[in-house]
Amino acid sequence: MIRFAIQMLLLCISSITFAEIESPTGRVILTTSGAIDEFNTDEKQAQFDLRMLQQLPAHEIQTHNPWEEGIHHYVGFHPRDLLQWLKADGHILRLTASNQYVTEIPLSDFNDWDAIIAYEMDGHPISVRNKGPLMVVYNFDKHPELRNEVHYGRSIWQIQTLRIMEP
Ligand SMILES: Nc1nc2c(c(=O)[nH]1)N[C@H]1C(S)=C(S)[C@@H](COP(=O)(O)O)O[C@H]1N2
Ligand SMILES: [Mo]
Repeated sequence: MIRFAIQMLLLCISSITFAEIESPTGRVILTTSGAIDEFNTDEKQAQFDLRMLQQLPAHEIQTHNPWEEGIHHYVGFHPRDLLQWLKADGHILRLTASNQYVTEIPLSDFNDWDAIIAYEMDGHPISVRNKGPLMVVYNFDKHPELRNEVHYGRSIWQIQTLRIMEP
């Protein structure tokens, strides 16, 4: 009974946090598609500007990574929150970058390692020149076991599209 009450409470909180998906007013930086129930544009796509993505709960990571010097501070969102917002269900994300690089990441990676899709580095939005505006960031310092080709390869930058594969 108490468990049920807590679940209902969490449900209420999450439906307050995740307002209706509006339409982007700024530059579109992410287009999502796939197993989505709720759309703000054509049948199979939802588009986001930075301000919309910043409405998702923010998560941060401080880490080194193989392609930057020194330690950096990243802020971004967790895909699980984006999927909840979209009322989408899936286990694998297919991310595509502006250079046509494609990678598939199991959602379990984000849950197990607290990885994020970052939109901010060292207190600023990430410019395209700095591999932005969106990049997958793993905490390589906290979880040294992630320092392998699989997770380097999943560390996609300049992300443009996110496809939620069918569950
Ligand atoms: N957008 C984009 N992200 C990418 C890649 C890429 O080509 N484009 N290469 C991936 C691979 S295979 C690795 S190992 C790491 C590091 O790539 P680098 O060795 O070219 O710096 O970035 C990953 N993210
Ligand atoms: Mo790689």
